[in-house]
Amino acid sequence: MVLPKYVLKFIYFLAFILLSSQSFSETITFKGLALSDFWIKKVIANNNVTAGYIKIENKNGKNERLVSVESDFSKRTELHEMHIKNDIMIMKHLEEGVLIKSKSQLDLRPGSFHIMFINLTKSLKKTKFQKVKFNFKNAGSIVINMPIMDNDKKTNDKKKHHHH
Ligand SMILES: [Cu+2]
Repeated sequence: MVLPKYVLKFIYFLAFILLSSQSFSETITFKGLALSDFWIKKVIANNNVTAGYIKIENKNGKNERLVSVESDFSKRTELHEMHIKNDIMIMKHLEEGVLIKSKSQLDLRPGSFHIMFINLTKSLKKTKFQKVKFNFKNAGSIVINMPIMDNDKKTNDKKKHHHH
């Protein structure tokens, strides 16, 4: 079967749209854990740090723990919790990781739990994705290709999701 050129072009266009939007709303299922909404914040100006976010749903019958996170583009990768105390923003390094109770969801998002990439060893300006390794106590380790996104784009994206 030979398709006219313009039909082919249209098919390529559709495939592009589907693939490009899929990468940002993808859910990865891994040993009873559902991982979604993962992204790395675009590096601002000449900053040497940036943050990463993810949603982790524990569908298993027992508690899970996100023990640590690793990357090959920062000297240190830490789990942090941010909160406001007496109008001062405090970031706490969670050295024991974060507990994810059975049948519950942990949201790493701006203003709350997050991954901190400290002392970047690679410029992230020209890449769209970076691999990040998540180490869980029971499920073991998984590497996720996380998209690097603008804060604004992410906010728009979230607004869109609320309409559905
Ligand atoms: Cu932090």
